Amino acid sequence: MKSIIVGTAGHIDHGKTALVRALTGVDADRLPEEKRRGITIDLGFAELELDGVRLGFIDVPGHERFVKNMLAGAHGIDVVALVIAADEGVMPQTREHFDICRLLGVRSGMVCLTKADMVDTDLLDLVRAEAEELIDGSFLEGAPVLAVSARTGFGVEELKAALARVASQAPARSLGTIARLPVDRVFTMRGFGAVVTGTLVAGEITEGDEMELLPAGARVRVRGLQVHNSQTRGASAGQRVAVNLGGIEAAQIERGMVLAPPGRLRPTQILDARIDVLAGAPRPLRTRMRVRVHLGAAEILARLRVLEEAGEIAPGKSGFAQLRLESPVAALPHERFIIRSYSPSQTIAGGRILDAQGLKVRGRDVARARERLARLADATASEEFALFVETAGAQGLRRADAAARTGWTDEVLEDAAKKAAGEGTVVDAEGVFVSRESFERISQATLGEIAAHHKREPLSRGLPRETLREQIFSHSAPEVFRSVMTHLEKSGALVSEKEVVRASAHKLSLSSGDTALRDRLEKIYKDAALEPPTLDEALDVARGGAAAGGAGARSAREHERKIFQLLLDSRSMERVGPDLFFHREALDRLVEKLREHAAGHGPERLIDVATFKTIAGVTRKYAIPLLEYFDRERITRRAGDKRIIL
Ligand SMILES: Nc1nc2c(ncn2[C@@H]2O[C@H](COP(=O)(O)OP(=O)(O)OP(=O)(O)O)[C@@H](O)[C@H]2O)c(=O)[nH]1
Ligand SMILES: [Mg+2]
Repeated sequence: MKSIIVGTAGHIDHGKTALVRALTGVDADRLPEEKRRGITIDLGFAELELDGVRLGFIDVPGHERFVKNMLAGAHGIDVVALVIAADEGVMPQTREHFDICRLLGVRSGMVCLTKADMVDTDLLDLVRAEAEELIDGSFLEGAPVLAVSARTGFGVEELKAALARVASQAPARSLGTIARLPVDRVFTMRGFGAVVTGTLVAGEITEGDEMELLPAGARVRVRGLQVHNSQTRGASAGQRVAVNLGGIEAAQIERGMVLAPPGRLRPTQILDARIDVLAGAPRPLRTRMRVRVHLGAAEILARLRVLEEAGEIAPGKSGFAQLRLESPVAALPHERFIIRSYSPSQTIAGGRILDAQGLKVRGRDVARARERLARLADATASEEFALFVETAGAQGLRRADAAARTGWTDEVLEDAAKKAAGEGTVVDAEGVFVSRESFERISQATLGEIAAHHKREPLSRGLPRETLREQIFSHSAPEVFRSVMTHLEKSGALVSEKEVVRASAHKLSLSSGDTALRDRLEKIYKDAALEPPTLDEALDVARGGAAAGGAGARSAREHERKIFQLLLDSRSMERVGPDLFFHREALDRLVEKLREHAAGHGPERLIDVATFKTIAGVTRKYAIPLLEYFDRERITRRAGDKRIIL
């Protein structure tokens, strides 16, 4: 069954509570003080079923001092019943409440001219004209304007019919975001514990769900649920819900907190928004102004940072701004909020969140920030997603970050990500999203770094992956690094060899002298077989005599070592110990001999150091490093003081 929230609105004493009672039979003034003073102080609730639509009523106080309470309920309404007493006409809170409804984006409703029994038709016509004028050009233009009397029951049936019609036409709640219940009431129920109530603005809650109360982050369990005063196993968007919570005391919960699935949302203190300033606001909104922000059921103090060139948003105008909140809230893009002046408390503006995880904007970045918000304001879901990914830069946006930033369900997020990838704006780097632009930029930087390395070190095989990661990807997620590397290898630009990366076009260009030196070095080790010289000895021999001293000699020796490194890179030579190198062929022959020995010595394939020395024909000085090398290479494995030949 469709569930719709109907909110009352209107000036104090205009008959809102009486009207709700005439419709539902429920007196929504539940506090003793309300009954004593005959005014509504805090939100009241009632329900009614009409033609297959469930209406949840939120009755709000009209007193100007309690607008903040009105706002704790007004955020969740689908349909407004704007109440104007026929004997008084439009009054200040009629206008303020109506402004609030407009700023919150309420889309449908009707006007109720209450206390119709107290006036004659002339006066009623006058008030009707006044009401028509008020709603002219607004979302209520053309909506029913009905005369009613809670006292005599006049017009109540017509009002019900109008409510049923408007409710059935009211647009369904968006299904794209995860469950959120801004808490508007908290109490303890004897024998049950903490109970919170609120309008479930999105998603579903089911008995037994693990949830989280934000911004505190307290984990709670849904022990029981009530919708419209009856026990239920599940509640869905658009319903007034009472939730019995386990794992928390009522004293730890406050109005304005948000109940949501655990680990999905991240509290924030900077909201980027588009703001509409009321024409009747006493002064423009300016940077540093301290204001009250009403978001969901919460009221938070904030400082404004106007992002308009003029540095202000004038009454009657719209513009972009940041709200720097004095305490954290759970907030999402597209949520509406109301801004009231700090003192006196007065509604001056309202707006829509564009990015709930804003970053402080510095002076010189204002124009860019404004341009980004302008794009966000008109973005489709996939464009919005792409813009959030773009903001994350080279770091990339993890799936969980994207989920927290948008509040989207997994399916909606998946769709937007696919669409953005299809539109060519976002790359999915193993589950971390990066803008195509960042991805390309990092790819180019990687190629540039490698090209520079080849130029600097023509004798080097390439750049170690680790060095590259530190230089180019220090601000990127490891997934982004791997994706860029894979992309560049697949495109044929890079070749990865073990821990080193090189440009595929890179070839060692050796001078004939260097080639000769390399060949001589190789021959020295090949001939030496298992009795290799130290590197210095080999270099001396290869050069054909001792080198001259001095700095020139040092750099010459440096160069010769690089030539020798080429033999290691090509695996013609192997480093077995700190200054112990063997030619590959000598090692291969030795391995062969070991395996022959093993084959002839039963199933254990064991060998001890003494036998190894005999087989290899080496002294202990070489035997131990060689055996350790074979262990590392998985040719042998230690077993006590012996080794198994694998
Ligand atoms: N004659 C007459 N009196 C009414 C009617 N509706 C309400 N009243 C009276 O007007 C007074 C205020 O009514 P409420 O329903 O409490 O007004 P309200 O708008 O809820 O006031 P707040 O919640 O304090 O803003 C009460 O004394 C009601 O009895 C009506 O249709 N006819
Ligand atoms: Mg009332």
